[in-house]
Amino acid sequence: MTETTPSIFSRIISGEIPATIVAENDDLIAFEDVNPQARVHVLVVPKTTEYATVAELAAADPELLSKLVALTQQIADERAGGQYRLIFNSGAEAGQTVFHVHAHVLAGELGEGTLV
Ligand code: DGP
Repeated sequence: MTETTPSIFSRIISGEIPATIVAENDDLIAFEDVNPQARVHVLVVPKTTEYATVAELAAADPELLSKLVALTQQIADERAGGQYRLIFNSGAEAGQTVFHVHAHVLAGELGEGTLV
């Protein structure tokens, strides 16, 4: 399920579309979700367009997935005392709308973000 056309996230990574970026390095970018479901709702996105789902990423590049989790923890440490929910929607029927693998980092009040 490799991404076939440039996704909205590719256009954010290239700078074509603005986003509120909270962290960035050579491999990953993290920015605020345009439609937040919790006080903290950040998307952590690998810059590569090769993978649509977390399972594809895990199979092909577990080191990059590990880096993604580490960046998630860093963002949660900075914004939410290190406590958070990490969600990967995989497949349209599971609510995935952007087929460029991304993690939803949700944090804030108890129970927030349960419907992402
Ligand atoms: P998912 O449903 O798991 O594929 O999540 C896609 C998320 O992407 C959704 O929560 C809304 C967010 N999103 C879509 N378009 C944009 C955009 O242009 N900018 C930002 N910041 N977020 C977007």
